[in-house]
Amino acid sequence: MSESLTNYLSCSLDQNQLGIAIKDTILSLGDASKQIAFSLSKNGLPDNQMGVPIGDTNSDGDFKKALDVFADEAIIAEIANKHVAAYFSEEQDKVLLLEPDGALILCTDPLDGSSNIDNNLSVGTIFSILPRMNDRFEAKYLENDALQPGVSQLASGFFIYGPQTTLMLTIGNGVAAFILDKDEFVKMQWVPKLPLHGSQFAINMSNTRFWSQKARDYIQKCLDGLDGSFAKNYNMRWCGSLVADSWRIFREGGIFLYPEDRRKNYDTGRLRLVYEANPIAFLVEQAGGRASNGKREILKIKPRAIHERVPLIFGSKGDVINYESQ
Ligand code: AFP
Repeated sequence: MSESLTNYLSCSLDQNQLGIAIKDTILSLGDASKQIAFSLSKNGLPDNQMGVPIGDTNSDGDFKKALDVFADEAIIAEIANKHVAAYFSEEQDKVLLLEPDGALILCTDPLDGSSNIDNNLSVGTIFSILPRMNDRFEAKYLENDALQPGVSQLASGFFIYGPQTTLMLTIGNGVAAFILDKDEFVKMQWVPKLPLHGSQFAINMSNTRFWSQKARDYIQKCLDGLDGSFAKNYNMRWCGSLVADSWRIFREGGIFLYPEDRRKNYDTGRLRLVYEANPIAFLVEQAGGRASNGKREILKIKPRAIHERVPLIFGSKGDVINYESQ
């Protein structure tokens, strides 16, 4: 018998107020994900124009799509009036204050990879749950709570809307993978664990000319294969969707790299520390891997701003250490 997400959370979390808050919030995110998956499956039908850009831009300067907004609103509706004191999202410039007595801070990228929607490629929702530290129910205090280093996360994960709707989750005791079966997330038998080294690398090679010497040297060694100093043949994959690339790394090992580069606004990379790098890094470390900005562990970095970017290199521990010591 497959174990349901509800049962897994009930058995794994303490039955105190905090444990119940974490459980309810993850289940609420699961409910939102079902609505997002359903809407995505209808994208392209004549009466559903969810992939169409709407006039507005998000914190990244990208055009928001109707589905980005739908995903953000679905999450807010599911978590409202429960345990989340403050909600931070890629789609919101500012914090949303929700539940005055809430014990948690929720940070999300509601629909990562949304430029892939019209091409029917996998996209996902990434989330990070932090403890509320300040009693004052005011934006400036709760914003400060969202800027805790990733090591303080209570739970993190991501949903993928692809051929299957799946969830990769950690509540700090390893990583568990779930799959949506009809209306319920059930635990997969596979337990995500990263090997020390992999034989795949994931990077957007079209940016080679903008990279630092360190990134060029590392990728060159991968390309040199058996003849090079890594003495191994590598395969390359790049989905352009962080959740899809991450899932593959959890399955097969290897390394994902989105380093800083010389393009305008890419001097600290592309991905967001608080709601992309931190949740992925927590999962990676819980699966025995390593996540780094190229120099130090992602989870130890103290964020300075909600939408701050960070170079992100993660995956098999040995591969990431090789990159750092390049
Ligand atoms: P979008 O959400 O704008 O599609 O961005 C997706 C993403 O942040 C992440 O999922 C990918 O790893 C990365 O961008 C891909 O970036 P490049 O297009 O620069 O390769």
